[in-house]
Amino acid sequence: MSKIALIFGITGQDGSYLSKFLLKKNYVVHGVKRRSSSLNTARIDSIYQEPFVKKKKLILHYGDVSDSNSVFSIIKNTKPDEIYNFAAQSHVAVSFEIPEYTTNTDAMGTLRILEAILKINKKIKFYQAGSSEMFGKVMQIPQTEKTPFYPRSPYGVAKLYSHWITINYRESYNLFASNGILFNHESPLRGETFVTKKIVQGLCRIKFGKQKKLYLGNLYSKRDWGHAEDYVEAIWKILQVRKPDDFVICTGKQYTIKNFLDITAKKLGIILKWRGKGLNEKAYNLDNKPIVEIKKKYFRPSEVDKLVGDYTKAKKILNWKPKHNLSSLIDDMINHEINLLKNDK
Ligand code: NAP
Ligand code: G4F
Repeated sequence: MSKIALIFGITGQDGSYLSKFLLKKNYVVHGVKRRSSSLNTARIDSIYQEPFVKKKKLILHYGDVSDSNSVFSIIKNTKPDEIYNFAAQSHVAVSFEIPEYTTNTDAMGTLRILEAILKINKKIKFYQAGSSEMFGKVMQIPQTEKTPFYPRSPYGVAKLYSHWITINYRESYNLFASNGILFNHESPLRGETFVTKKIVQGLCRIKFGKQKKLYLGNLYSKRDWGHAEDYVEAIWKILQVRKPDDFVICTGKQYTIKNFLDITAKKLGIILKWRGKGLNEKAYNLDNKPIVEIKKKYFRPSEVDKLVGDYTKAKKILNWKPKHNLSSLIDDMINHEINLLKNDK
């Protein structure tokens, strides 16, 4: 018999990669999508099945983690073996602008799902999408499952609530509830306002003459970037082991935003010369035209300066390690953008 998975946040980057992964493993996948005035299902178009298809393997439901009723009735009706909670206002900078909404979704949303599991069926396994953003102002390098947390944004604080409430329900009610502590992971399907996608898309468009400049914020924060395709495999494995537990998922390699930009430019054959400092720092092309500029609006009220993880525990218990490195991640993202530009989409 096929296992049944329910994904909150199926329309996002990770939701779409995990759905494809689970369908290949013969799961029946139920996904929760929000009602929006324009279509928000582009990332799962390739696996969408029409309503009239018999024995559908991918079934979508309208719902929202800010709405307990929809959370409860979707879990009751779909009878999942596994629930993956990706639903979140996932943009750190935006969380400073809408902290209350971010908390309602990213913290309380998790509580609503856990409460529903408790009332409906305690055997349902639960995955919570935790974040390296919870380490914030890092207390230890590299960060492991034992590193103390110090979140630096409303997003990080909300995710930390979800982390602890997941542990609390595991310990109090014996639920199979596990946290992933995932470091930044990217892909061709990454949202367009995250820095990697913004850089790859911007430089590809500049290369094709479709854009003149790219505006960024802090070039000197450091991130540990992996590929979403690798990370959804780890997420699935977290729910397949004997005991519920918490795992850091990362690559163990760290780069600045500027490193990422320089590598991407080099791969595209764009020669850059950096000049100036702070808000006046600019990257010039061979014609001495500035194509990258810094804008204050993209800086955050408080920054996470450096993140780099240690995936030893995941390697030992999940038998997981990343397949992609930064170079192959950027290649994948560039190829996707260039295909779109060539087809003029
Ligand atoms: P994403 O692309 O922003 O996707 C977020 C998903 O949540 C989307 O499907 C979104 O729906 C949905 N959503 C937002 N608010 C919701 C609500 N109130 N009710 C129901 N659904 C809601 O994020 P991602 O990159 O796939 O990340 C997946 C999860 O992992 C998120 O929780 C994120 O915070 C966490 N995480 C991500 C990373 C990373 O580097 N990508 C690292 C650590 C943790 P719409 O499509 O309608 O907006
Ligand atoms: O790409 P970012 O917006 O990702 P951030 O803030 O690290 O958060 C992502 O990873 C977390 C895991 O650690 C997830 F939990 C979270 O949901 C999200 O997926 O920014 C990365 C860095 C930051 O230091 C930011 O200040 O890039 C810097 N940056 C510089 N210029 C910029 C820009 N970030 C964005 N989004 N846009 C810029 O123009």
